[in-house]
Amino acid sequence: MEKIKTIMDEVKQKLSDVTDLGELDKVRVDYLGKKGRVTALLKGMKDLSNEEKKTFGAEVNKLKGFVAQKVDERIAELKQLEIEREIAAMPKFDITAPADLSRGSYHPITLVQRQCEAIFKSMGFTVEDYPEVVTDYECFESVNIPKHHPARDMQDTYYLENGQLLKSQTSAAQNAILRKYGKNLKENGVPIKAIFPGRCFRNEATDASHENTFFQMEGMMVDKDISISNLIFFMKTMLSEVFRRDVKVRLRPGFFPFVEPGFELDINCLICGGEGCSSCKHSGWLELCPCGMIHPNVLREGGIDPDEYTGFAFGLGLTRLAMMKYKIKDIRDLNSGSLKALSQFTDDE
Ligand code: FA5
Repeated sequence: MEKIKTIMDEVKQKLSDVTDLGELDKVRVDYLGKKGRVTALLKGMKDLSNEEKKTFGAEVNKLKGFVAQKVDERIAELKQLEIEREIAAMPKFDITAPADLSRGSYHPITLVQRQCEAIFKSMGFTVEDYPEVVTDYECFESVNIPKHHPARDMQDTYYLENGQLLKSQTSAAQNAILRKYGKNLKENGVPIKAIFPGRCFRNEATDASHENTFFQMEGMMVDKDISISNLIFFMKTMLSEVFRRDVKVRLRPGFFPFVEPGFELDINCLICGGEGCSSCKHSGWLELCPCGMIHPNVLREGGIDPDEYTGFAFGLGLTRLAMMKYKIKDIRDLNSGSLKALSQFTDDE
């Protein structure tokens, strides 16, 4: 019984002394492993009388539970500390900081784009590249926006003299991707899982949150029985990884001709934690990503039978995501080419 008491005290002390998960695992093995000290106590019981076994056994089992619980608690604490350390080390955007022009740096959008790509790749998505000059069919008609459809008014598009256009949305790649991977889906049952980041252009009157040139990152998943739950899962996982914390999301109805039903996905405001502040217009929520279940017409146009397959699509505003992550208040700083502003983003990777 004395040994039990000593082990409890020792474990408490050792766990509070460890500072990383590797050391902590050593402590766990020292006590709970096959040759660990708690396991040894259990093995030593064979020499006791039946009566002693009963009382002592119960105490050792309590000890085992105690050590396991303390180890789990410390793991959670150390993980939290690690996240806090990473957050503290993240670059903070300061337009007034003196520029360090001695070294190059990645653009904040590149950093966020790469991070999103890595997260989706780890979940089995391919990353696709697509041209910036596309046809009317790619950008609109193939995604259920026929000529003269009023939905075209939502995107003031730059048309070229040869009839092509600067893509106004990454959805312009949807049809090509359905066609590229559709054969493998139908013949081998391999789901289509792709993301396609890209630069988009719209004839916008610019302000703090609108640019005429900005980035979106589109994603699509098509298979049998894909539902809105799959969409929510992937979006929530991606956003929680990007922001390094559990992000709450909600869906509101939204209209886009290429999805049915269509949604606007909002995230819980990270500035105020959902209490309401000026950044979220006191609602506690920020609009981040339109999405929905791919419209049957879009699947059919891509050569996929909508009676057999379903899918989701989303069109994340990558530029807005970068602004939120780095707390950049004015979108125009991102395209300004100002090295003073941009050279601060060097340490994220
Ligand atoms: C679209 O472009 C749809 N193609 C998105 C989509 C894809 C919906 C798949 C459903 C399924 P929207 O016009 O809302 O939707 O743009 C998507 C995101 O791009 C916006 O939420 C915003 O974050 C970003 N965005 C749009 N216009 C601008 C702009 N002028 N400046 C910066 N970001 C913009």
